[in-house]
Amino acid sequence: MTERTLIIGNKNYSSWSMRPWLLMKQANWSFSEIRIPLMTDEMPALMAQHSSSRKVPVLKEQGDQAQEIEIWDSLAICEYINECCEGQFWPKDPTLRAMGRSAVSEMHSGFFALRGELPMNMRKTFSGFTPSDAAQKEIDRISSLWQQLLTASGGPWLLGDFSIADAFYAPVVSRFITYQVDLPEACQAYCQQVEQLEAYQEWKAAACDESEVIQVAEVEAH
Ligand SMILES: N[C@@H](CCC(=O)N[C@@H](CS)C(=O)NCC(=O)O)C(=O)O
Repeated sequence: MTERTLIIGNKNYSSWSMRPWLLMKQANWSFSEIRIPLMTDEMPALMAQHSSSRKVPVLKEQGDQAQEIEIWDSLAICEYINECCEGQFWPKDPTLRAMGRSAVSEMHSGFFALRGELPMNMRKTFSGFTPSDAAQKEIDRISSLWQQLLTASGGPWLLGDFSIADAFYAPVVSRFITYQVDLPEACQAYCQQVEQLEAYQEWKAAACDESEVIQVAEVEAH
């Protein structure tokens, strides 16, 4: 029997941690969690204890015989989950799969204005938040990308069935809800669908129970 532990940050703020956590729930895996509160005095020692890269998320697996393995980086963990699930979390169609991988890579390596200005903060909602031009351009890009994927796949998830792409964009959905971002109808419907996902609700409920406050992530409406 494989024992799995996912090392994560605060559920309210850690968008990178949310991605593999959601996918593991969608895969129906049972796993334990170790939560490292980010930007606290205890963080460095806990990172040293649990994460070779000193970042979260990290997945640790211990089989019956095998040595413990450590997989770090949200994308590498999601790819590993997909491989363990016989490719369930990428579409079979190579063109759609390539589009999905492009969308996930774009999220993994970009959207810096969105990340900086609209940090994930699941406990809050703001009305009257105005994104900068740079953040608005990224919001527009994400809207058109989601619509392109939903049209190409036929939905209801970005690539048809729930995939790594949905796990990667779920924290963006959370940001759009927190900062009440104006979106086209198809994107609003997609956000609602993600919000209703049982695993998303479970993560959010735990985020709302957390008490730590990371001041730099507490953006006020402007
Ligand atoms: N590319 C990495 C980024 C991981 C990352 O930056 N994690 C943040 C938390 S959301 C972290 O561990 N920060 C702690 C630090 O940098 O000291 C991934 O996708 O897993």
